[in-house]
Amino acid sequence: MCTVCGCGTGSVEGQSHDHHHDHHHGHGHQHGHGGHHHHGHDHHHHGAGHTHRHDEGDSHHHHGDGHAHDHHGDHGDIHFGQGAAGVAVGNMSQERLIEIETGILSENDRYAAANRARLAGQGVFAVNLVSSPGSGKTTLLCATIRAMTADGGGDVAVIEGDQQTTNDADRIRETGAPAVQVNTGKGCHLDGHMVGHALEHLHLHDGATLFIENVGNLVCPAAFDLGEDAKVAILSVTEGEDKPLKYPDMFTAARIALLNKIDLAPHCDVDLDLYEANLRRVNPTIEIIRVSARTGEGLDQWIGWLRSEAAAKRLAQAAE
Ligand SMILES: Nc1nc2c(ncn2[C@@H]2O[C@H](COP(=O)(O)OP(=O)(O)OP(=O)(O)O)[C@@H](O)[C@H]2O)c(=O)[nH]1
Ligand SMILES: [Mg+2]
Repeated sequence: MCTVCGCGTGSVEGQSHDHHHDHHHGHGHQHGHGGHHHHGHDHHHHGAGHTHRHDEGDSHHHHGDGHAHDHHGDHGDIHFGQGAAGVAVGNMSQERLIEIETGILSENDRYAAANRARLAGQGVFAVNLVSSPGSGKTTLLCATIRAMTADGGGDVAVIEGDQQTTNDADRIRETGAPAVQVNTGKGCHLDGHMVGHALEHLHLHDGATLFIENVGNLVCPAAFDLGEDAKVAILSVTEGEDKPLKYPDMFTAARIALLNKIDLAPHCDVDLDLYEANLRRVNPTIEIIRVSARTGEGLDQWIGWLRSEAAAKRLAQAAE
C-alpha cells in the first residue's frame, strides 16, 4: 500500500458529498492525512539525497529515515521500499510510515469485518475484482451476469468503484442486475467504509453473489479488505507476462486470477504459459482460468468456481 496516496473519501451514487460527510463513522479524512504529517522525529539528510552511488554489491538498508532504498550494481538502479515500511515517502521515518499504515488499515479492517458479518448474515458470497485499468472487469462482469442469470440460477448484485463517472454501473444495470456506483474522487481504491455505505443502497437478496469491481489499480486495492470472501485478479493478455512479478502484492492477495482477452492472444506476442508461471512464482496456490469476455471462453469454468466457492461457504457456515 502506498500509505500517502492522498485518497479522499468516496461518494456513493445517489448521495451528495455533504450527505456522505454527514455520516460520523470516525473515518472521514484519515487517508489524506498521511502525506501532510510532519512528525517530530522526521529529519533531513543534507548532502546525502538520492544521488550517491555505492560500489557493486554494496547495498544497504536505511532504517529510521525516509530514504529507505538500495543501490545495486553498476547502473545506478535505485530500489526504494527496502526499509521496514516497504515504502519511502519524503523525509518521513519508516517508524512513522508503519504507524500511519497500521492506523489506516486497522480502521479499514473494522469496517471490513462489519461488512463481512452483514454479508454472512445474508448468506451472500462476495468477490472483490482487482486489476489494472481496462483489463476487462466490467465487460467480464456483464458477460458473467448474463450467463449466471440466463439459467435462472443466479441472483447477483454489483458495487462499482471508479474515481469518476457512473459508466460502469450503467453498463451493469443494462444487464438487469442491481448496481451502485461508488466514486472515489482522488482515491485510488475502495475501502471497507465505502463498501459499507454502498451496501446500504444496494438491493441485495439473501444468498446472492456480490461482485465488487475495484478501482483499476494494481497497487493499493491489494491492501484493503472490503469484507469480501476472495479477491479475484483480472489480467489481460495485452498487459505483458511480467505484471505479476512487477506488482506482486496484488497477486499474492488474490485467490484466483482470470487471464482475460484470450481471444487476442494470437495477435499479441504473449506467452500464456509464462504468464501463468509468473503468477505462480508470486502465489504458488493461485487458481488461474483463461477467459474471454468477448467470446465467452472460460466463463463456464469461472462461474463454476464462483458457485462451488459459494456452496463451500454455505457449508462452512452451516457447520458453525
Ligand atoms: N478483445 C477483447 N476485448 C475485451 C475483452 N474484455 C474486455 N475487452 C475490451 O477491453 C476494454 C476495457 O474493458 P472494460 O470492461 O471497460 O475494462 P475495466 O477493467 O472494467 O476498465 P476500468 O473499469 O476502467 O478499470 C473495452 O474496450 C472492452 O471491450 C475480451 O475478452 N476480449
Ligand atoms: Mg470497469
